[in-house]
Amino acid sequence: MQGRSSFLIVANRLPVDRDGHAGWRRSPGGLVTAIAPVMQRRDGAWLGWHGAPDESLDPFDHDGMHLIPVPLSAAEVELYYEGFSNATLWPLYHDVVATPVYSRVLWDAYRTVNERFARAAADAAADGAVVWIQDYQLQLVPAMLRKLRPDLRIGFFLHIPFPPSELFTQLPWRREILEGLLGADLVGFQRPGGASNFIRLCRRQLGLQHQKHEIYRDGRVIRAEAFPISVDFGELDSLVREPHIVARAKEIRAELGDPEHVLLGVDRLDYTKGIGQRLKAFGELLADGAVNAGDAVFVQIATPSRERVEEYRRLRNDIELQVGRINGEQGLIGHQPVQYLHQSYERNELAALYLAADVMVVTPVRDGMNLVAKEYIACRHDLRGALVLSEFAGAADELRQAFLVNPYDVDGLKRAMIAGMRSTPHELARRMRSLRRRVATYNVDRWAGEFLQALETP
Ligand code: GDG
Repeated sequence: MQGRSSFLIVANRLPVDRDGHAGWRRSPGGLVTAIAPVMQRRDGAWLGWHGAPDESLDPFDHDGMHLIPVPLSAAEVELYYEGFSNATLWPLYHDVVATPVYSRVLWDAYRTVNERFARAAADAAADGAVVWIQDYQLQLVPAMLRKLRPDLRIGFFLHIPFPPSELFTQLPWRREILEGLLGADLVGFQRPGGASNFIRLCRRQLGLQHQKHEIYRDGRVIRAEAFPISVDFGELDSLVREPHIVARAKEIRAELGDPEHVLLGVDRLDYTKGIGQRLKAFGELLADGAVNAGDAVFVQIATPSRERVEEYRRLRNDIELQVGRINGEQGLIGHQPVQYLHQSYERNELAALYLAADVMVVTPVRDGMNLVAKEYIACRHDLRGALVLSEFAGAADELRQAFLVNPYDVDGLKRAMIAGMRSTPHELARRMRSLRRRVATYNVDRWAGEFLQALETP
């Protein structure tokens, strides 16, 4: 049908942010980079919220992409997004490291908003179109959409972990979520463990038959498999070779006082990221005298995130108290060992930071994948730099040559940071070469390509 798309991405957010009065700017991130070319090739459209509450906008084009805004009221942002998505599902799916809020009011808003997305997708999709739904905010959309448009080929990808039965079954609406996902033809997860958790739950909760990656229901076959997401390796690899980035990396080290060791953390300020754990370990290294305060700087970029959710406010206070204590107790006049920055940075600045850091410390207590770890690797063509990586990040399945740690084990974390600082250049190069081979091969194009191929091959 005219005006409808044969390829549709459905995500909580459109891939653009408002750019002052001038209009829109493409938001940074691998997902857009990977998907934009596919959309252009296939006359595609992207459907999602545009970021401003209580505002309805007509569809528009930007940067070669056709964008279809879905409106949300301020109350829906609070109940569906901050509430059910980020105060219920997010902690439940991340090992309940914070206590999930179970509230019927939040659930009702989640269902209402999912229904709106499903209707908008049903209106926008051409006959037999391919629709790819993204992430935990929209888990009911696959079944709702299938009911409206059984002719579509529907894929769903979950960017965060899918929890084991012991945790998932806490959710009062567990059946509804499983049924929602089963509306898809293909349900993708970051790790094989997520896919098998889902398959097991379908058997136990819904009594469904399955074989390997296939679940059988009402004469349909639903596939559940892992597709580990990645980064645009080539783009980062060439960016960090540009002279202005190289110069900026040098300048950053100089601004930090040219210390012997620069350690770096880059995260949204989120309780799943293990920021407190890594700071504790670093603080102890200074207190023990294993590392001299004047020799090392830990730069922690903590991008502001979900600031209206109670748990995030508490976390911010805790982290800022901890940073103040370490700097107060271990600092020197004119030198603070922890440089904490609660700010967002331009992509170029991040790339320069990756290039400036000797040890990248990525210690989530649970993480779907963790793109920061892969970005760091993509930036280190010099084969220098050490990656300390939590076993509980999805990335640990692939990045076996990192210094792998259990973030709850403070002594283990300290040992890994020391190993990162003291390994010989030869040893670091050996590890980095192998890490780079992996990320260069399994880049974000491959991720999108493999998912779509699996979706379109029944
Ligand atoms: C979810 C899952 C999964 C961070 N600060 C700035 C900035 N960033 C960029 C990083 C990276 C991205 O944000 C963060 O991605 P992560 O994967 O590390 O974490 P989540 O935001 O939790 O993402 C995660 C991911 O989805 C994809 O499936 O890997 O497990 O939780 O790209 O570079 N970018 C800019 N300025 C900043 O200050 N420009």
